[in-house]
Amino acid sequence: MRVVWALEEIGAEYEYVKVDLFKGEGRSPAYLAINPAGKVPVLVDGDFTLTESVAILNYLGEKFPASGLVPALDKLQTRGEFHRWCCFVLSELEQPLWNIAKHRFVLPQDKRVPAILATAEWEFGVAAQVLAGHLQGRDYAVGGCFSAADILIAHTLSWARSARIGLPDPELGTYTDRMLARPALVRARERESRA
Ligand SMILES: N[C@@H](CCC(=O)N[C@@H](CS)C(=O)NCC(=O)O)C(=O)O
Repeated sequence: MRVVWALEEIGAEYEYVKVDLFKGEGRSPAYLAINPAGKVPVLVDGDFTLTESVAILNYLGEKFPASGLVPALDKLQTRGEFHRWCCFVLSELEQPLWNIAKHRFVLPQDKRVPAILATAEWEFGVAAQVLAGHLQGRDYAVGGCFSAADILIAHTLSWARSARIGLPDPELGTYTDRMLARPALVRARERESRA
């Protein structure tokens, strides 16, 4: 959804190919040849293949600079901030959510440690509180305008909600709702529902 949302923000032409993980399509030899990790998303742009959602969003933002999804090359400090929040999502905000998902249902039963859940939820709350402090008085995460960092943050906060993990500050909910109302995301969801 992060990638389809970005493509819709850009207005790029793209082909959406569904990989049904529940049917094991991520583990087929043909798919493993594209992404040896067997995961989605993957971007195929001509003869170039790229995995990792954050790398894909950065690539798309730089390929389509007019989209503003990645701050311009000459805005060094804004780019620094942009990378800061991309890294924050990957390392601080989404890791506790992955842990919760893994220990709730992803890992084999005998590898799950239920005692970790409360700690992971607490870790998420700590990271989300830092984010809430940053967003106070700001409409967007970086540089006063919408960017791929907002896609990553809003997507991750909406993931927390759907996992029934509370957001520690109501302003985070307001920000998330504002981002999720963007017409590009509405189109992305509609595109995914047709797949
Ligand atoms: N760090 C990767 C994570 C990708 C990932 O874990 N995707 C999940 C779906 S949300 C997946 O494909 N899981 C299948 C598997 O682990 O076999 C990214 O952001 O692109």
